[in-house]
Amino acid sequence: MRPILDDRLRAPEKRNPTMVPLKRRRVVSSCDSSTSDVSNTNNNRIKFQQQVLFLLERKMGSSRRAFLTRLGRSKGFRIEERFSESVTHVISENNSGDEVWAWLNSAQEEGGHHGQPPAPPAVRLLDISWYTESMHEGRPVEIQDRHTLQEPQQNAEELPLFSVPSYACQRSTTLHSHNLLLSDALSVLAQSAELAEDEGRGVAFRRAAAVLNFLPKAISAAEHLRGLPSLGEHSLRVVQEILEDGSSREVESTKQSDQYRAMKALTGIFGVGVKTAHRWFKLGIHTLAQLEDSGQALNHTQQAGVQHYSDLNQPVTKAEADAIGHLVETAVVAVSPGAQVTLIGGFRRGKVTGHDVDFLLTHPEEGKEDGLIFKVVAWLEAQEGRSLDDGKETQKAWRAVRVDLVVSPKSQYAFALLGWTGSKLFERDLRRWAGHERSMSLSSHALFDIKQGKHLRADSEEEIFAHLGLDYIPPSGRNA
Ligand code: 8DG
Ligand code: CA
Ligand code: CA
Repeated sequence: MRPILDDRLRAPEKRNPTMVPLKRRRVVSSCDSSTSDVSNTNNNRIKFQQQVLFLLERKMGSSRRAFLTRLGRSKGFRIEERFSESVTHVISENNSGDEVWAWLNSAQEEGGHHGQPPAPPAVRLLDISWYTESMHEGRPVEIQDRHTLQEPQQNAEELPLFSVPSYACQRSTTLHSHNLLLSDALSVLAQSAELAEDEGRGVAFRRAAAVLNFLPKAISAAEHLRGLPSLGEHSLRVVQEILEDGSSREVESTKQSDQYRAMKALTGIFGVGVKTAHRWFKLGIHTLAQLEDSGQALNHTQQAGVQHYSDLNQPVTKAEADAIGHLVETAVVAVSPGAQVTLIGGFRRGKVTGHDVDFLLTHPEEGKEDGLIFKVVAWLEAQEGRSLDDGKETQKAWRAVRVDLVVSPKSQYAFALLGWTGSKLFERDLRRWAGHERSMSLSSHALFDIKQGKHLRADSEEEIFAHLGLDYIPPSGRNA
């Protein structure tokens, strides 16, 4: 009695024309385990629709599984050939709950459902004894403790719902986060720590935010994050509060605090770092206006920062970045024919705005990049003089934008490209991975293999990832 195979081999139309629609559906569902109500069986009608069973072949063996499947179907049980989301009961023999969960996780991953094992309590893990007793009774018997392998709920607590590699450079994090509300809240705490010069705490919150941004779906309960890397008690507490109450008191009070607001305003001045801002804050200077009234001595950069404060705090758009890119290219070609310009930083990762625009310059002939930046800046300054003069005659027809220019010799170009594309956390984890996992030292200039005592050459980012034993992650996936 091999119902599925028989149904497929025989042409049902010929056997019983009136049964065609039913038979067709049967055939389809026996090939594809996403079943319809008629489901997966042979000539036996399904009596027990509520229980969708799946028998695990592991340790049971295929012939015993086939026998038990036929037996169950003959008694009206709904039994699936393959595991799917519709399964409610997983039956196994001689397996522990952990073993079954591990199998289910890997089955889900092979099916492309990364990080999404079946959500408890949708599926129950039962011992074969429940099945044989049910066969004996001819109906699904009540589930007793002795039938259950391990409550899925317990397993859910032990096993993380998502699998997340611990280094940001092992994961592709795009700009499309499913948990932006949560990660933004943690970023506030990260920034607050950074403004208080607590780098360790800042990085910890950045890491937690990055893990949330990596997750394949929006999380609805903090417990779902249990066991994930980088999510410490503090971050979990904040996440839980936001999920339950809509906001976190700590985050909200941080955003409102004098120190946070003042430090943001003051470090928002180009040329002002955390130390200077903190010194001013302690003197009672909390705003740009108070700084201007204070008579504090400002260096040349800071004076420019104050002068162009509002321009420089307005985000740069991609269109502006492209326009500036053309201008920089024109300058570069004018002062050094053959030299090349590449957009780096956040815009290379696909961001649509940035706090500045970053470019990497190089020249195909090693050595010819020497002095390139000075020439480019001089050329641009000459242009700026002309356009400022134009501006005086009419109204202000320009705005200040911060542009970072980086130059590298061709032999270091791939390292500079990788090092300046970001994000900052991605870069940090690349270097940490290199050091901790590969005994290598990575910078924006080179990769040094400490064990071999030599530098490793690379002409592309792909080669550097390969040297590091990492899967290549394109710029769009480096938004950790
Ligand atoms: P945004 O401007 O869109 O806000 O973000 P971003 O483009 O990602 O950040 P960024 O502050 O412009 O920095 C771009 C990359 O440059 C980032 O990965 C960090 C890297 N970077 C610095 N300073 C330095 C430095 O002094 N040395 C090296 N090697 N890299 C640096 O920002
Ligand atoms: Ca940038
Ligand atoms: Ca920059």
